[in-house]
Amino acid sequence: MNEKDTIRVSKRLARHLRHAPEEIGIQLTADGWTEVDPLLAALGISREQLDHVVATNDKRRYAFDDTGTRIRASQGHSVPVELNLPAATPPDTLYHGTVARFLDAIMAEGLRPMSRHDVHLSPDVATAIRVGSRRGKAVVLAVDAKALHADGHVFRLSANGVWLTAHVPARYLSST
Ligand code: HQG
Repeated sequence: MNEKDTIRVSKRLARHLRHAPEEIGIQLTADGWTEVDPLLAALGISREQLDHVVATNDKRRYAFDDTGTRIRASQGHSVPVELNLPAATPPDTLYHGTVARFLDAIMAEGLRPMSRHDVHLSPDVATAIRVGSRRGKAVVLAVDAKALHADGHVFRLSANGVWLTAHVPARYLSST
């Protein structure tokens, strides 16, 4: 499969595994898995093509279960799913990449999940810059994850290295 087709299939996976499974007639379990075979039929691709998309994905967005018969998105859902990720202790500092036009709202109400389940935080500045750059010139905020965690906020680490938490009040944020 060429790169263009790979990206096209990856985008369809993101759409249907995170946001709109019903559009292609697939179902997600409560913890976000879907059966591979009906997915292949719905997308009109082969198992080899799906394996290629999953293996080459730049952010490892999709993961198979231990048996290889089910697949899910590792983060980013808007449909209700409970990924059952264990709570984890974050590094002392995490980062959030955004753009200047959101800063007033962020500094007023903190980081909110918006259309996703959780606020997505990056482990390093370079990743946060990439996340913010999707919307314009990136602005990177530092998150005092050590203090948040000490104050009882729950953190989870997705299978692809994204830190997830429900809300980050503004007092834990600083500019970088
Ligand atoms: C902003 C992509 C106003 C927030 C990325 C962000 C990431 C607020 C946008 C992952 C706000 C939400 C997540 C507030 C937050 N007021 N704006 N109170 N709180 N925002 O896409 O973090 O390609 O839902 O700064 O690479 O940008 O999908 O979150 O700009 O890893 O795998 O609201 O999605 O990965 O946008 O990105 P998003 P995000 P994938």
